[in-house]
Amino acid sequence: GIEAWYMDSSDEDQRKHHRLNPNQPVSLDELKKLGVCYWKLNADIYKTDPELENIRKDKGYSYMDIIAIHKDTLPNFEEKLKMFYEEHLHLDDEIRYILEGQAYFDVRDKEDRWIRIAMSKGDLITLPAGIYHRFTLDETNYTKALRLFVGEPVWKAYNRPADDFKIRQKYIASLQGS
Ligand code: KMT
Ligand code: NI
Repeated sequence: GIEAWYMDSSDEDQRKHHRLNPNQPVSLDELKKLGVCYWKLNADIYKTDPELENIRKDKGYSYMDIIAIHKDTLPNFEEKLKMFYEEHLHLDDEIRYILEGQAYFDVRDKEDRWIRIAMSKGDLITLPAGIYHRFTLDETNYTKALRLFVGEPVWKAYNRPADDFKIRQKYIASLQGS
Protein backbone atom coordinates (compact mmCIF):
# COMPACT_ATOMS: atom_id res chain seq x y z
CA GLY A 1 0.00 0.00 0.00
CA ILE A 2 0.95 3.64 0.03
CA GLU A 3 3.18 5.22 2.58
CA ALA A 4 2.55 8.70 3.97
CA TRP A 5 4.44 10.90 6.42
CA TYR A 6 4.62 14.40 7.84
CA MET A 7 7.03 16.60 5.90
CA ASP A 8 9.99 18.54 7.14
CA SER A 9 10.01 22.25 6.33
CA SER A 10 13.27 22.43 4.38
CA ASP A 11 13.35 24.33 1.08
CA GLU A 12 15.42 21.62 -0.55
CA ASP A 13 14.46 20.00 -3.87
CA GLN A 14 10.72 19.18 -3.87
CA ARG A 15 11.56 15.80 -5.40
CA LYS A 16 13.30 14.60 -2.25
CA HIS A 17 11.27 12.69 0.34
CA HIS A 18 11.29 15.40 3.02
CA ARG A 19 10.75 13.01 5.91
CA LEU A 20 11.08 14.18 9.48
CA ASN A 21 13.80 12.63 11.62
CA PRO A 22 12.54 10.50 13.26
CA ASN A 23 9.96 9.68 10.61
CA GLN A 24 6.34 10.55 11.52
CA PRO A 25 4.16 8.18 9.50
CA VAL A 26 0.51 8.84 8.64
CA SER A 27 -1.90 5.90 8.42
CA LEU A 28 -4.58 5.24 5.81
CA ASP A 29 -7.08 5.78 8.61
CA GLU A 30 -5.78 9.28 9.28
CA LEU A 31 -5.92 10.02 5.56
CA LYS A 32 -9.50 8.75 5.48
CA LYS A 33 -10.41 11.28 8.18
CA LEU A 34 -9.16 14.00 5.84
CA GLY A 35 -11.43 12.61 3.14
CA VAL A 36 -8.57 11.01 1.21
CA CYS A 37 -9.48 7.54 -0.08
CA TYR A 38 -7.19 4.84 -1.40
CA TRP A 39 -7.38 1.65 -3.44
CA LYS A 40 -4.68 -0.78 -4.49
CA LEU A 41 -5.28 -2.22 -7.96
CA ASN A 42 -3.43 -4.28 -10.55
CA ALA A 43 -2.17 -1.66 -12.98
CA ASP A 44 -1.04 -4.30 -15.48
CA ILE A 45 -4.68 -5.02 -16.33
CA TYR A 46 -6.16 -1.52 -16.00
CA LYS A 47 -7.74 -1.71 -19.47
CA THR A 48 -9.96 -4.64 -18.48
CA ASP A 49 -9.81 -4.64 -14.68
CA PRO A 50 -13.25 -5.49 -13.20
CA GLU A 51 -12.21 -3.94 -9.87
CA LEU A 52 -11.53 -0.60 -11.54
CA GLU A 53 -14.78 -1.03 -13.46
CA ASN A 54 -16.66 -1.48 -10.17
CA ILE A 55 -15.12 1.63 -8.62
CA ARG A 56 -15.95 3.66 -11.74
CA LYS A 57 -19.55 2.48 -11.75
CA ASP A 58 -19.96 2.96 -8.01
CA LYS A 59 -18.49 6.48 -7.98
CA GLY A 60 -19.76 7.59 -11.38
CA TYR A 61 -16.28 8.19 -12.82
CA SER A 62 -17.46 8.37 -16.42
CA TYR A 63 -14.43 10.28 -17.73
CA MET A 64 -10.92 8.86 -18.02
CA ASP A 65 -7.67 9.92 -19.67
CA ILE A 66 -3.95 9.30 -19.29
CA ILE A 67 -1.23 11.82 -18.47
CA ALA A 68 2.42 10.88 -18.87
CA ILE A 69 4.59 13.23 -16.87
CA HIS A 70 8.07 13.21 -18.36
CA LYS A 71 10.19 16.02 -19.76
CA ASP A 72 10.16 14.52 -23.26
CA THR A 73 6.45 13.74 -23.49
CA LEU A 74 4.59 16.44 -21.57
CA PRO A 75 4.38 19.82 -23.33
CA ASN A 76 5.61 22.66 -21.08
CA PHE A 77 6.90 20.11 -18.59
CA GLU A 78 8.71 22.50 -16.22
CA GLU A 79 5.89 25.03 -16.22
CA LYS A 80 3.27 22.37 -15.50
CA LEU A 81 5.30 20.82 -12.71
CA LYS A 82 5.67 24.23 -11.15
CA MET A 83 1.88 24.72 -11.34
CA PHE A 84 1.17 21.29 -9.88
CA TYR A 85 3.41 22.12 -6.90
CA GLU A 86 1.61 25.37 -6.10
CA GLU A 87 -0.70 24.76 -3.16
CA HIS A 88 -4.22 24.66 -4.62
CA LEU A 89 -7.72 23.22 -4.45
CA HIS A 90 -10.35 22.14 -6.97
CA LEU A 91 -14.13 22.40 -6.91
CA ASP A 92 -14.32 18.64 -7.64
CA ASP A 93 -12.55 15.53 -6.39
CA GLU A 94 -9.13 14.81 -7.85
CA ILE A 95 -8.85 11.11 -8.75
CA ARG A 96 -5.53 9.67 -9.87
CA TYR A 97 -4.44 6.11 -10.58
CA ILE A 98 -0.71 5.51 -11.05
CA LEU A 99 -0.02 3.18 -13.98
CA GLU A 100 3.76 3.57 -14.12
CA GLY A 101 6.50 5.18 -12.10
CA GLN A 102 5.89 7.07 -8.91
CA ALA A 103 5.06 10.51 -7.53
CA TYR A 104 4.10 12.43 -4.41
CA PHE A 105 0.78 14.00 -3.51
CA ASP A 106 0.98 16.39 -0.55
CA VAL A 107 -2.15 17.24 1.42
CA ARG A 108 -2.78 19.54 4.37
CA ASP A 109 -3.98 18.01 7.63
CA LYS A 110 -6.47 19.69 10.01
CA GLU A 111 -3.68 21.68 11.65
CA ASP A 112 -2.41 22.79 8.26
CA ARG A 113 0.65 20.57 8.30
CA TRP A 114 1.87 18.95 5.09
CA ILE A 115 1.46 15.19 4.69
CA ARG A 116 3.41 13.60 1.83
CA ILE A 117 1.76 10.58 0.16
CA ALA A 118 4.10 8.35 -1.87
CA MET A 119 2.19 6.86 -4.80
CA SER A 120 3.45 4.15 -7.08
CA LYS A 121 2.16 1.69 -9.68
CA GLY A 122 -1.28 0.34 -8.76
CA ASP A 123 -2.18 3.11 -6.29
CA LEU A 124 -5.48 4.90 -6.84
CA ILE A 125 -6.23 7.92 -4.69
CA THR A 126 -9.07 10.39 -4.39
CA LEU A 127 -8.56 13.86 -2.93
CA PRO A 128 -11.80 15.52 -1.85
CA ALA A 129 -12.99 18.76 -3.45
CA GLY A 130 -11.82 21.69 -1.33
CA ILE A 131 -8.70 20.10 0.20
CA TYR A 132 -5.47 22.05 -0.21
CA HIS A 133 -2.87 19.90 -1.94
CA ARG A 134 0.00 19.81 -4.43
CA PHE A 135 1.79 17.30 -6.63
CA THR A 136 5.40 16.54 -7.52
CA LEU A 137 7.47 13.92 -9.25
CA ASP A 138 10.12 12.28 -7.10
CA GLU A 139 13.76 11.87 -8.07
CA THR A 140 12.92 9.26 -10.72
CA ASN A 141 11.28 12.10 -12.69
CA TYR A 142 8.57 10.07 -14.36
CA THR A 143 5.05 8.84 -13.84
CA LYS A 144 2.07 7.86 -15.92
CA ALA A 145 -1.34 8.33 -14.35
CA LEU A 146 -4.96 7.74 -15.19
CA ARG A 147 -7.15 10.76 -14.43
CA LEU A 148 -10.75 10.01 -13.60
CA PHE A 149 -13.66 12.41 -13.29
CA VAL A 150 -17.42 12.51 -12.82
CA GLY A 151 -18.74 13.91 -16.11
CA GLU A 152 -16.88 16.50 -18.17
CA PRO A 153 -13.49 17.13 -16.55
CA VAL A 154 -12.66 20.49 -14.98
CA TRP A 155 -8.93 20.85 -14.34
CA LYS A 156 -9.10 24.41 -13.00
CA ALA A 157 -6.95 24.85 -9.91
CA TYR A 158 -7.40 27.68 -7.42
CA ASN A 159 -4.20 28.56 -5.64
CA ARG A 160 -4.28 29.26 -1.94
CA PRO A 161 -5.84 31.40 -0.57
CA ALA A 162 -9.14 30.05 -1.92
CA ASP A 163 -11.11 29.98 1.33
CA ASP A 164 -14.25 31.72 0.12
CA PHE A 165 -15.47 28.89 -2.09
CA LYS A 166 -18.54 27.08 -0.77
CA ILE A 167 -16.80 23.77 -1.44
CA ARG A 168 -13.91 24.82 0.82
CA GLN A 169 -16.37 25.66 3.60
CA LYS A 170 -18.11 22.36 3.02
CA TYR A 171 -14.81 20.49 3.18
CA ILE A 172 -13.85 22.18 6.44
CA ALA A 173 -17.27 21.34 7.89
CA SER A 174 -16.77 17.70 6.86
CA LEU A 175 -13.67 17.52 9.07
CA GLN A 176 -15.66 18.31 12.21
CA GLY A 177 -16.04 15.28 14.43
CA SER A 178 -14.05 13.04 12.10
C1 KMT B 1 -3.30 18.36 -9.74
O1 KMT B 1 -4.27 19.05 -10.00
O2 KMT B 1 -2.76 18.44 -8.63
C2 KMT B 1 -2.79 17.43 -10.74
O3 KMT B 1 -3.41 17.25 -11.73
C3 KMT B 1 -1.53 16.72 -10.47
C4 KMT B 1 -0.91 16.04 -11.63
S1 KMT B 1 -1.77 14.60 -12.25
C5 KMT B 1 -0.80 13.18 -11.88
NI1 NI C 1 -4.83 19.29 -7.88
